[in-house]
Amino acid sequence: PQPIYLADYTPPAYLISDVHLTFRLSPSATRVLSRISFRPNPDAKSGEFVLHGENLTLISAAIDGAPVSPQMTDTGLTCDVPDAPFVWEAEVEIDPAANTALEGLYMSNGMYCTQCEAEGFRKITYYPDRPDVMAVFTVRIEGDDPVMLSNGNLVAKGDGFAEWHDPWPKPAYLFALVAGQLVNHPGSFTTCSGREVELNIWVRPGDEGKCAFGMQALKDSMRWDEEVYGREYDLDLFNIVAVDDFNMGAMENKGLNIFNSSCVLASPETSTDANFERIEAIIAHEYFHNWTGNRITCRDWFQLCLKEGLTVYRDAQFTADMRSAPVKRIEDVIALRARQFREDNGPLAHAVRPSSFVEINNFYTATIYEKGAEVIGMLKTLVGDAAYYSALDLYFERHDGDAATIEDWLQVFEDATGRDLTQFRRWYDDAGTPRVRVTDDFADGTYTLHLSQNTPPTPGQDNKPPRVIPVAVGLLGSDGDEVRATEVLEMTEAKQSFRFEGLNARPVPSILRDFSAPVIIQRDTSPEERAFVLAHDTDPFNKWEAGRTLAREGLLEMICQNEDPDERYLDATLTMARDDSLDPAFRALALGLPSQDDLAQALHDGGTTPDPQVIWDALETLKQARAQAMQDTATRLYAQYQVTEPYRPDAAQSGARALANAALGMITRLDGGAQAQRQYDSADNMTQQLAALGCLLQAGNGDPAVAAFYDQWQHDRLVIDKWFSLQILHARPQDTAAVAERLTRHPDFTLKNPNRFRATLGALTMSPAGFHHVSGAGYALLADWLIQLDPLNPQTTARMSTAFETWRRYDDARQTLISAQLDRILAQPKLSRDTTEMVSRIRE
Ligand code: B3K
Ligand code: ZN
Repeated sequence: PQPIYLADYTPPAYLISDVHLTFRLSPSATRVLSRISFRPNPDAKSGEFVLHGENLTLISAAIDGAPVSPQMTDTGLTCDVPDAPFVWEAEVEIDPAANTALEGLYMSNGMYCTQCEAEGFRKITYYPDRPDVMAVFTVRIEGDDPVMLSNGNLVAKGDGFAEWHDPWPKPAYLFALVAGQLVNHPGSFTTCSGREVELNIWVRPGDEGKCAFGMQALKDSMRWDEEVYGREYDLDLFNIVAVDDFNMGAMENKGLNIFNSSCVLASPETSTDANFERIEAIIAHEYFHNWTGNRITCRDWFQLCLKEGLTVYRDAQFTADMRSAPVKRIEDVIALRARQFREDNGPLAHAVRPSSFVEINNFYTATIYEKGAEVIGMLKTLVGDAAYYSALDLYFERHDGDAATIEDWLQVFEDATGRDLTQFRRWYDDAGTPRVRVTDDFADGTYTLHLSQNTPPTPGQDNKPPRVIPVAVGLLGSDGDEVRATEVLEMTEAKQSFRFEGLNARPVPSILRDFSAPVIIQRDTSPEERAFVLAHDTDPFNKWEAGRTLAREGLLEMICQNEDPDERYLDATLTMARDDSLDPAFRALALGLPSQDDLAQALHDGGTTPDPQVIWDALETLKQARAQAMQDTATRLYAQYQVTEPYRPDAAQSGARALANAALGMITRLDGGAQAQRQYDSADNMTQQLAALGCLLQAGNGDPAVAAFYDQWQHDRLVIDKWFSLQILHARPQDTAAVAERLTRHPDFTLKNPNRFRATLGALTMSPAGFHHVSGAGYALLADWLIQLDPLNPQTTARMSTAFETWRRYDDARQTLISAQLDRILAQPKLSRDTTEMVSRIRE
């Protein structure tokens, strides 16, 4: 397969004014009739008429009413057309029931649904399937399903048909259709200008009771976007549909968002606090796309971060406002390091705006989404809040209705602020995570920070010129007081020094407050200073970071020098955990430890080959030592933070539960699971039940609870996904692959449902010591299943193959085992384009 280059972009040859589609639904033989009004694009470079099409049977085609015989190509068709506006009509047949790739029109549990982003519309009908071709859609659906939905407003409905009209021009990737036996949870919203909007969450009968939280999240999102960004909703109707079989989280189709049921359905009995928080964030994310994505879309898929980075940034702001800003920031940085730093340090590293790709579905990555959001956060830090919002106002005003580019976006900021963003652009064009090395000195009342930046090479990009890095710094005095409030240092050179004058004594620096840039800070300092910052920093992120760094450095010494757990870590953590003036949610996060993968990367960066088993052992030893050191405190916290009020998934209650459950984890290490069993037996919500089950599995006493859990929840697919995952995540490393393998033979395991596949094989890959066990059983099991899934669902297969992306870090024996599996995958006849691209990039 040939790569596509950003540099080769050319405008579309024909533009569309309007599209009429008629669907005659039938599970294995749906007919799609299209009537599209084309006109030559005055800005085009060629007049060739090309339509994309995939897996379509062409029944008939006509231009201005006269039958034509188009020439079929590998990617669709071409046809001779008049040199003037004309009407294209076609009828095609498609087979939704056979569509296991879950892209285009497919069936999920007897219900019709679509997924068109990025290039799925071409599996529905012949069309210029590119985001810079926007059109007004009218859709007629004929079938016998009681509910038949599409984008926009319902204009007619009768026996066996429904007609929809979406007045807002949109690219085909935002088209959606849903039909089936669905029931709705209704709601309504009055916009800031007083318009009534009808809201619905559509679900399978039986799931009606799990919609209230999502509905509230939708209303909160609609209000928030009005208040913070001045963005009002623009249709009379907003529909959300829950679908069980879905490749990702959700999709922002205009007026008809389609959600993976795991990202919308929620109830206290079946969803954890973390599920509630995630559902709220995803509902907000998809809703916010209505302006950042739909009203202003992307010119081409290289500009994907234009909508995704911005929308992730907006949904993070929303969550910070709804819940706790520091907790959200810490959670996001943990995720960024786990997924984006990992990607940036491996063979799949790519720029926030890539310059080439083979399969666009492979670029819905942590770099485009999460680093894309970090880049916007930096821009806001550099220009300031007021300038940020005036730039955004200008963006909406200037580009409403456009298919825009990153150049357009940066131009808006330049025009609104007068700032030159030439150097800032490197954040979009250059891959890799900058390392910022920090040293300092103090003389005559002047404290100086010396910063130097360096970004390691990434595939295809050897030289990385210096970037603009906003480094937020505060200074603490020896008594812990803040002697200098946060100031943003603007680093633009490879090496740069920053002076702070008029100090009485040498301060302790708090560097990169609130994680002001997605970089790795390298600074040698003492454990005592880390503990001091943990105790005194006023910046919650850096307070947390100090504890995390202290833990990491202690663990690295345990791993490399066989040291005992660091007493200074244990003391500092105990003091922090006991401090009831701190938010329980913050304390729960600060009791977390660096992940196995973080430690492996840190070892690798320091020139040591990581041994996953040794990492796992060190973490276990530290957790055991900490449980002992904190015994009394854990018992006290567990009792003190029990929630007695009725369950609410809000920040306060979930913080209390998180801290109590962290304490339960420590208690379990000492009582073998007695307390966890009591919690399991009395739990009335999934957060408590699942935490207790995890502890019991961890203690090796999980069997009865595992059986009871299955009996209780076997009717609920989403809960059973948790049951699959948890058993694998809590297995001993030597058993992980065997437990996963046994679960793939369970009657409830299926390749057809991506959630179940991820719950099982994904959990295997999220247990590094188990996945990387020297036997190689984990590698072989994953490869076996990727090979089986690829012909059915290339997108999910390619996505999951990234489990192998870190393979070059490991020893020769493991590298040999992994490369053999990668080669075995690549040798499959008819391997999909998606998986071929990913696995070959990883293998290189
Ligand atoms: N825009 C979609 C993702 C589409 C993924 C296509 N493979 C969801 C989102 O980011 O909101
Ligand atoms: Zn998105």
